[in-house]
Amino acid sequence: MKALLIVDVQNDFTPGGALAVNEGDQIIPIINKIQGKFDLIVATQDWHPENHGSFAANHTDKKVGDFIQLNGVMQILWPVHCVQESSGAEFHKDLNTSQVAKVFQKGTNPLVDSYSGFFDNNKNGDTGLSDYLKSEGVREIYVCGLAADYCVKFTVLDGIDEGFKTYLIQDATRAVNVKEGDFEKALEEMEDHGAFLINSKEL
Ligand code: VGL
Ligand code: ZN
Repeated sequence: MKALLIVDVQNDFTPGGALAVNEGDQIIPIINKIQGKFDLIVATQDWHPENHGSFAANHTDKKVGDFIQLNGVMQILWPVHCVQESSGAEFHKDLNTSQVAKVFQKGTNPLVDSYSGFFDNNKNGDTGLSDYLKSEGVREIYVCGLAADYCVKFTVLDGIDEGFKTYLIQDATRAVNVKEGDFEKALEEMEDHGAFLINSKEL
């Protein structure tokens, strides 16, 4: 069984959003087109409470891009984004979600960020994604979405650690690129960890 994991294709990560990823909307037609190739489709959704510790606005004298220790874990601070029930947290209107079997929400604990669709950044807080995929008989996961250097990367790394044969669909992701070269660095990290980097044409 092959599953497609669509990571965080939400308004706030696409142009015009609070934490917009450059060209983040350009991957949507590709994701829609490839859905038919998979046995199962799941999506993740960044889903923060307003008081989330990853928001610069929730810390005095801190700005976006600063680093803090959040519950003992190094945390870069973001603009307020993907607040639960807000329009920024909704899936982009052009994304076809009609075939999505289940949505896994993450980042709900204000004390810890959650980039991976599987676990919180401190490796506690399991979203249930791994057990769900295994219960459905999935052995191979294909990851796409936003952002390549954060949520997509950590989902890929955890997917490998969870025992899935894990593919990154390179043309169906884009990076935040806080620093120049972050996209290339993320690709390298994923490949070094055992991910297979492919393009949608190869599917
Ligand atoms: C993400 C930063 C903060 C992502 C989520 O989806 O890549 N990045 N929250
Ligand atoms: Zn977030």
